[in-house]
Amino acid sequence: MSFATDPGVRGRRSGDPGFRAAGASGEHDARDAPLNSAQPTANPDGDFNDNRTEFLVGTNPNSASEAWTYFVTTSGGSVTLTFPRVANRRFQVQVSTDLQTWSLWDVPANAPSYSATSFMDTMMGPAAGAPQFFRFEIDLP
Ligand SMILES: [Ca+2]
Ligand SMILES: [Ca+2]
Repeated sequence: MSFATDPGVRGRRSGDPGFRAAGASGEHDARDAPLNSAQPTANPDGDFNDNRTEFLVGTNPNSASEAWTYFVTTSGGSVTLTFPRVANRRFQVQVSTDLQTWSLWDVPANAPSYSATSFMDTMMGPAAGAPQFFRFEIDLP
């Protein structure tokens, strides 16, 4: 079973408009949550990670201050993605130029692999001349 993150969502940073910090209105206690807030695709804390993503990366699905994200930097024709790799999870990056058609990002570091430990990882590849969108697929072993 696999899950692909929503395009655009994972690239948000805490300073971006729309990012909601812990304690923002709308955050609620799990005891008060309606049943559907426990669904894999639900996002009761509004942090841009749905419940399945929060499960896979070990963050709290009821705390917007705990969310998985990645960062993109470009330099000299290269793109670098920096992300927290979680132990025993497969992270693979998909790339798109139109947010419609996605393919695996064809760089050596994007080969399927699992790590026994969690750490901040990076993947680097060539920057495209056209718009280049990224999303992560996170899998269980
Ligand atoms: Ca969430
Ligand atoms: Ca969360």
